[in-house]
Amino acid sequence: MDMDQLKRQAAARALEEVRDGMQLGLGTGSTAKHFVELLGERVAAGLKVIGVPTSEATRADAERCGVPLTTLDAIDHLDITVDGADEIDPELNLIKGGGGALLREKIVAAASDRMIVIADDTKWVPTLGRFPLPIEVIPFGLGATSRAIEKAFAECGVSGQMAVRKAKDGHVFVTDGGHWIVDARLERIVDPASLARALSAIPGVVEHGLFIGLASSAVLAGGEGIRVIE
Ligand code: ABF
Repeated sequence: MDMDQLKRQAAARALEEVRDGMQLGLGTGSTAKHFVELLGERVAAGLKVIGVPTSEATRADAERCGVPLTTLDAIDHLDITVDGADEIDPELNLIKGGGGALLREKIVAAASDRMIVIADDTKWVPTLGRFPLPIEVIPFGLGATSRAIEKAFAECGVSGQMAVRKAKDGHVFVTDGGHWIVDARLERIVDPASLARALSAIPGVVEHGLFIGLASSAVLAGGEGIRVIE
């Protein structure tokens, strides 16, 4: 089975948790896109749900698939958010943001009663850090912010190269919120919770891709079948 089929299987398993009347957070990325497409099929068959997209790309997908949308201003909570991840550790801590949507993804996940992470099982790691950690920053004062980030790394026992993310056209990648992303190659994040706190305390950091204590379960699809971790 190819990777795309595995992602769709994980999405289909998460869809089993969705009930009529639910308010859903809709994730971003190729795995979450499968979820939106499958959800659209259920909506066409009569399921009543409403979704909050985590990116402009997901908004476009949801509209194309006929999933009704709302905002976090119009409703007071979400029942479930279903989203992908770049890495998942055994505590269900995550690295997210490879797709550049981490800020909205974290706002939506934090507003949800439950967050279900869907992924192929290559995303499962014993320790976070092999995937470069995305850090969303304000362009103003980036030199000072980068020095503060390096200090936070040193205090948390990690180090590595940082680079401002570029888009495919070679220009700086700009997020849906109008910010930039710095990707940090750290290899092994020994204490993700401390690093998350240290990064959040830096004024020029808008958000970072460490999702600590937000995921309630992970649905991992692999050659051996589906594994649900809670
Ligand atoms: C989003 O999409 C991100 O937080 C993560 O970076 C990425 C995962 O994408 P994919 O499902 O395509 O691997 O969930």
